[in-house]
Amino acid sequence: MTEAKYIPLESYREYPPEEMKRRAAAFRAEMQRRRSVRTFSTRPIPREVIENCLLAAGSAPSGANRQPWSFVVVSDPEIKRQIRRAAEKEEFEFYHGKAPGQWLDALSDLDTNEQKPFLEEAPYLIVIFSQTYGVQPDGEKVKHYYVRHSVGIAAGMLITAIHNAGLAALTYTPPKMGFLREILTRPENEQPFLILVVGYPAEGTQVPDITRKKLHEIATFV
Ligand code: IYR
Repeated sequence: MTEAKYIPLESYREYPPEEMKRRAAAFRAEMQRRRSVRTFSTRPIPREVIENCLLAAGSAPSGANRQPWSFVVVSDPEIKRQIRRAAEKEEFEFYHGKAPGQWLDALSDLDTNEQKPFLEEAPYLIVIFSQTYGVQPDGEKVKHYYVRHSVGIAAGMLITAIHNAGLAALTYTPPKMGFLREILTRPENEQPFLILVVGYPAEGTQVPDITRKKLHEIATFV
């Protein structure tokens, strides 16, 4: 192991308490505006925006700083078509037999079905893969730690970055995701984690009338 090297923390910024309160409240309000959408416009998005959002996500903390994630950004219409076709096949099985009734009941307010047109309509699909282990340039395997935690945190930061940029996203997980590795020809150490569908909401987009839990329902101060 190499010797740990420390450098001064120069990037940290402290705010006076009043400013801290204002910033925390403003960010809360900003985040509470975020909604998942299922209908997207085909309007293009500058690639640079996606690149910056990915770099924001890539700044996430991770086990032993192994950064065990890969983001595959799909804009090619033919690849999007293949992903849609494979996803709809899995979804058909889910909605027509595989899904337990209790699960379908839980989804009833969302009005979802096996049709996933957004997989072709949105300008970008960001397919997030988790790396169960790493591979060095010389081919040697490297252990990864807390992979699901790390990739989950990076995904959350990506969703936040996309919202901050003024775009909409949908966290989409097909019932089985193995086809993503094949279509995108990913290596053996990568497992599909999530598809993030990114774009502008389609005109007239509607969202389910749902509420978020109150603070006392999600947090306990002891
Ligand atoms: N993957 C299916 C079903 C689905 C599951 C959950 I959990 C949701 O929050 C929403 C949908 C679909 O996308 O239709």
